[in-house]
Formats: sequence, structure tokens, C-alpha cells
Amino acid sequence: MTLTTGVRADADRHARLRRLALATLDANWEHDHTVPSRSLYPHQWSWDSAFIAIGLAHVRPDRAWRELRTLFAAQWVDGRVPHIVFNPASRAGPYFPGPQFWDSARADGSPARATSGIVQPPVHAPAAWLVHRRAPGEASVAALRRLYPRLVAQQRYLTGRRDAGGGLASIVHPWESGLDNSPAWDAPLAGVPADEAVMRAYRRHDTAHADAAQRPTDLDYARYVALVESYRAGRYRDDGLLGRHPFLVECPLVNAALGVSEYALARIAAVIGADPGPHRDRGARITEALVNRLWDPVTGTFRPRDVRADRLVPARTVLGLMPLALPELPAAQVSALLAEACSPRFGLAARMDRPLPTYDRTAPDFEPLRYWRGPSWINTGWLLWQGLRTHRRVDLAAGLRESLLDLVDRAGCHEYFHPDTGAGLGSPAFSWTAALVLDALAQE
Ligand code: 9WN
Repeated sequence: MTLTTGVRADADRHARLRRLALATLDANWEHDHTVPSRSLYPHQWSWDSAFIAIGLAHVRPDRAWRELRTLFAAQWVDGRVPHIVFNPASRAGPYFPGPQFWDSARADGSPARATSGIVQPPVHAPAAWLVHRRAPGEASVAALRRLYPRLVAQQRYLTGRRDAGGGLASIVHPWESGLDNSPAWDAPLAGVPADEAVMRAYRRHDTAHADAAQRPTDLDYARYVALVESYRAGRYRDDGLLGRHPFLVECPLVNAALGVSEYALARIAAVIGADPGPHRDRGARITEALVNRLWDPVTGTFRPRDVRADRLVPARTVLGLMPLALPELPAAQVSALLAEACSPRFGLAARMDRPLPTYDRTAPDFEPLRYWRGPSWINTGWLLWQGLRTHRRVDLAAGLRESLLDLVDRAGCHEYFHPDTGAGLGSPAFSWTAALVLDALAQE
């Protein structure tokens, strides 16, 4: 290929991907928010909306702010941002578990709109900052000013009520990590009493729209249901969880996002005339707590801590690489994470021959088709790409970006991808895939 044909091929791919991504996001727009997927996820999801806003900022900035505004309008009085905001007008079939199951109305401080009672990784402050950076102006400063107190309340909820004592936030359900059936949760979930026969009483909506071999199992769902029932029984209060709730885990992704959010809030504070100092201090403290509590010097990676058993979980998953996004991560951890990412387990390289998996591809229980147990997802790739850029690993960042774009160019805006062949899996028109491709296209 000559230089000019190479440049033209790049420009063609860029235009093609942009058209596809925009069409996907437009088709998934639903009056005041974007659904992750029309068939599988017909409501608003928390971290999806943050990723979606980052992409929309490049093409529809007003809609990006609307997306975040709608989500935060459903914030609870205690500051939690629910992982699902139900759309009462949804024309799609019933999602399981739906609003009746969550029964948020009976909990203190829940909003008028029906929501779930759990959260997802707090990637919203960095998203708000990026939306402003991608499309700055008076309107974006006004939007930041409105969102800032809500973002601060979200942080306060997680660092306050969810701190089991070590300076990090705990999750009470694998859904809160966003990586629902990751092998990271196998050990802590093993202690959750559940019988897959309970699923006979419910109708799963996901397996009506996606291949069951690519989704969590019925036993996984029985545990998910049991954990919601346990948390719901206490009306989603967080006091005394250690004594009464069977799943309490400190997740490296959730806590990396928590730390990165403080640095984003510092930048937002500087723009709107608030004090950035306390945010930077909190960012540094969260980074330190992550290293103290979740760093495993033996394997050179971060691992979730099962708070109830007080031990690190054994599985090596992509979650362990996520703290790379922290700007003040010590050099020793940065180089160890790069070594882990570049090892045959994850295959990161300046020229990648296969997409980044979500689980150690050398593990005996690596499953190339099953959801978060192996397949490649664009958001975890994008988050790692942010970390590589933060620590100025230019060649590796370029290799990962190329791999993400190539994946979507070949297979489309799928929800996830086969980690060997790159074939599209799950929903074929998934919003955060489209949104993050738009962002990757815009940044070399
Ligand atoms: C449960 C919406 C969400 C994502 C999660 C992903 C999946 C839900 C489900 O879909 O989870 O929250 O029904 O499987 O795991 O990360 O936010 O896209």
C-alpha cells in the first residue's frame, strides 16, 4: 500500500465508523436518554450513560448533557446513582429484574421514578469533564456547575456509606462492578446461598434476546436475585452490611473510577470557581488505599478484596488493570501493570494480533463466548487506553486504539466480541461501543 492509498483507506474507515456509530446512537435515543440496546436493555443504565455522553459530545453535545441530566435526576437523597432508571413508557418487553422486583418506592430517599437500588462504577465525573473538553463553551460550563454538587454527592455516598473501613468503596452485588459474571466474583459468590431452581419462578428476558451460551448461567442469576432480595430486605440501607449481607467486595475498577473521579472533580471545580484542593487530596488518598488493600505483589496486579473473608480473590481479570487510569499511581505499580497487560494473559502490544480479553486467556476456565468471562469489550479496552495515555505509553495506546477500531470496523457495534476471531457477540447495536468508537476516532 502506498502512503496516499494508506491515508485514503484510513479516512474511509474513519468516515464509515463515524456513520455507523452515529446511526447506532440515534437509533437508541429515547426522548431523554439512550438505551444501551433496544432489545436487551430497554431502560437507562448508569455507567452506559457516562460512556454514551463521552461519545455524544463529539456529535450531539446537547444530548450528551441531557443524558447525564436525566440520569442524575434519578439520584437518591443519599447520593447513590442507581444502576438502572426505568422508563415507564418503554415499549420493549419486560426486563428482568424489573421495577416491581426492585421496589425502590419503599426505600427512604428514593426518587419519584422507579429505579434499581444498586450502583455501577462511578465514571460520571470523568465523563462530564470529557464532555466539556470535547465541546467547551458557556453551555458546558453551566452544565458542569449544575452537575458538580450531584457528582460530589455520588462520591460522598460511595466513600462514606460504602466504606467497610479500609478507605475504599465496597460493592454489594456483582452488577455493581459492571462486569457481572466476571470470574473475579466466583470466590465471593460461592458463599451466597442460592438454588438455580428458583429461576423457574421468573422469566429471564436476556436469554430471549441473546444466545444463552453467551450470557450468565441460571445459577449466576439465582445468586443475583438472592443478593437483590437481601439488600432490598434492608430497604437498601448500608449500615451493618458486613453482618447481614452475603457479598461485600472492594473492586479495583470501582475504586479506580472513584479515584479518577476526584481528579476530574478537581478540574471541574477549577472551571466553576470551587476549590480543587480537597478533590486532589482525596484522589491521592484513594490511590494509596487501593495500593494498600488491593495490590498483590506476588502476581504484580490488583485484585478485588472479598471483605467478608478478608482476602484477595484469585482470578486475574481485566479489572486488575484498571487502576492504571490513576494519574498518581506509583511507578512500581505502573510498570507491573504494563507487564501484566503485555503478557500472554492479555496480549497488549503496539501491534495487537488479537483483541484485549476480559479475563486471563491462559486460564483453564477462560470462556471465549460467555459475556465477561473472556470476550473483548470496548469499554474495558477504552478504560485501559485512557490509562496508557495518562502514563504516556504512546505506542501501546496506539496499538490498543487500532485494535478497538478494527474490531468494530469488521464486526459492527456489537456488545462484545470473540477474543480470538473478533466475531460480534451479544446485542448487534450497542450504544457504548458506538460512543467510545467516536471518542477513539477523535483522539490519535
Ligand atoms: C445488568 C447495560 C448493562 C451494562 C452492564 C452489563 C449488562 C445488565 C444485564 O448490561 O448488565 O445490569 O442485564 O446483564 O453487564 O455492564 O451496564 O448495558
